[in-house]
Amino acid sequence: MKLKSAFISVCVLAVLSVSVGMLSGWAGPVGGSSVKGTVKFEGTAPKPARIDMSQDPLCAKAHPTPATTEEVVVGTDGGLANVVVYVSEGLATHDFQPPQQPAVLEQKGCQYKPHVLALQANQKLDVVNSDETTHNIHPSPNNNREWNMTQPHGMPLEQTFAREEIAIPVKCNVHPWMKGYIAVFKHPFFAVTDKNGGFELKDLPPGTYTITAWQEKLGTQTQKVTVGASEVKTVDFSFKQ
Ligand SMILES: [Cu+2]
Repeated sequence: MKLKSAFISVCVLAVLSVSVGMLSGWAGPVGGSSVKGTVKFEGTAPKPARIDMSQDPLCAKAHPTPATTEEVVVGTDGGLANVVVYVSEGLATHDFQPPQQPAVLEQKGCQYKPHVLALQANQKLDVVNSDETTHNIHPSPNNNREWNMTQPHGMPLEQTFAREEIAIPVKCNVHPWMKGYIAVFKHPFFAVTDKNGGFELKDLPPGTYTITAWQEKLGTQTQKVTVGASEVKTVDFSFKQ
């Protein structure tokens, strides 16, 4: 009888502690800290150039208003999009498994969506051609196997990159205006800024890290940050031309 009530107490305690954990947003024993912030463009934003797609009518007709270049994309309030932000130093281990979920690079309206893609080494990459026209996707890596694939509409195409590389230029051999980048990481602590320049590196273990921000035209910046257990730190970057 005593044993039974002791068992019930333990169960009640277990249920209680799990509920409290959920209420306080406890993230589990791994990680729990994060670094977030905004990348800004300082000064007057450059005007994106119009892309002439008349060479391929199937591309041109996908754009009722002309498409524009995406080398420097500045949102409202000066937020800089398409910047790769990542932990470049300070991780105790690099033994990270790639996520099961594939990364997706879409060719749509004869542009790469997203313009800058980040994924983990050996994570599956699904390349999708949503256009009626045929594309030829051709990444030019320095530290990975080069490939060059013709992809008609609807053809499935799956690839991986084995090693870290920031970042691999990607082009289309059919449409010379099509340019993008793929950044490959050996760990999961990376992000690409959204249209407002925002990013978040989640589930970091406590530690002191170098955070690097890379932009295809504006270069690279680094900052040091120390995060404690279950702590959120803010790191902002500012680029100018
Ligand atoms: Cu193309």
